[in-house]
Amino acid sequence: MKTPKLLLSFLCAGLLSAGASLSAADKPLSVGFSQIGAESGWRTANTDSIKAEAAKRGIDLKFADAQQKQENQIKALRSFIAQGVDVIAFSPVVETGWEPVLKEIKSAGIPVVLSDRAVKVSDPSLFVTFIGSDFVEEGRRAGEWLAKKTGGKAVIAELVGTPGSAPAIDRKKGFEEVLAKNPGMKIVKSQSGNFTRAEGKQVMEAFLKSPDAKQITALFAHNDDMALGAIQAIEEAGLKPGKDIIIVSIDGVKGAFEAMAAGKLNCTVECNPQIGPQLFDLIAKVAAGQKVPARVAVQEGVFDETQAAAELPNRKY
Ligand code: GZL
Repeated sequence: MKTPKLLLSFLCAGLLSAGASLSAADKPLSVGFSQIGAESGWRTANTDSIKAEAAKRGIDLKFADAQQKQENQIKALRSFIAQGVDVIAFSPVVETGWEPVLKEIKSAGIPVVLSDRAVKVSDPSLFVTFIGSDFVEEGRRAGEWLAKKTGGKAVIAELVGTPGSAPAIDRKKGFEEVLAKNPGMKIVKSQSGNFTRAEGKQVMEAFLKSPDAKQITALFAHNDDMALGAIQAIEEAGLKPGKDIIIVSIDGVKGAFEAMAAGKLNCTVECNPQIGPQLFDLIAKVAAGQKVPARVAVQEGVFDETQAAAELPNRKY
C-alpha cells in the first residue's frame, strides 16, 4: 500500500518527525472515477448512485464524464495518476484499447476497479475486480420473453448499443442464443443507435422507410432509451407500438414502465444501475489491500406489460 502523499510531503518538509505520522484514517480515501457519459436514463441513474454513495462515505471523488469518447476516458485516467489517487474506477465505453493506460496505472501502483462494463486485456492483473451485470443473460432473457410472447414467430428489427461495447456485444450474443433455438424468429434489420433515444428514433425511422418494413413484427432494443425513441418513430409512421410491433428492451428505467403502462412497450429486462453501495464496498476492500472476488454480479429481474402499473411506484431510476 502506498504511503499517503500528504504524509510524505509533511515528512519531506520536516513538519513531522519520522516518528510522528498523519494517520491514514485522517485523510479521506481518494477515488478517480471515469464515467462514460450521460447518454441514457440508466447512465444518469448510475452516476447519481456513485456520487451519492461517495458523498455518504466522505470519499474524495474525482469524477470525469467522457461524453461517450474513449479518448476522454484515457485522458481522465492519466489525470488520476497525476493526482495520485488511492484507487481508480471506470466504466469502459468499449472493450478494447485500454492496455497502454492500464499499464501506466499499474506502474503507478494504483489499483483499478471496473464498474458496469468489462475490458478485453491480455494481462488480467491490469485490474483487480469487475462489478457489473451479466449482459449475455440479459440478452437471453429478452429473447426468451419474446419467444414466449410470439410463440417463437417474429421478424425482428434490432437497435444495437454502442459498437464495441460489452453490453452491445453480449446482449446480442445472448439474444441470438435464443434465436438459434427458435427457427421462426429472425433478425432482418440491425443497426446501432448508440444507446441514445435520438439515435434510436433516427434508426427506427430508417427501418420503417425501407421497402421491406412491413415484414417487421418485433423490435429488440439493447436499451430502453433507444426503445423509447423507436416508439416515437413507430407512432409517427402511423403504427401502434406494442401491438403492430412487439417491443422488448433492457434497463428497466422509469420511462420504460410508463411506456408499458401505456401499452407502447411490452417488456424491459432490468439492468440495475444503482451499484454505488456495492462499488464502494469493493473499493474500500481494495484500498485496504483485502482480497476481493475477480467478478461481482449485480442482481436484476424481468418486467413486462402485465406488471408495469403495479411496479411503477417502486421504481427508483
Ligand atoms: C449497462 C450499461 C448500458 C445501459 C445503457 O450496464 O452499460 O449503458 O444499458 C447505457 O442504457 O448507456
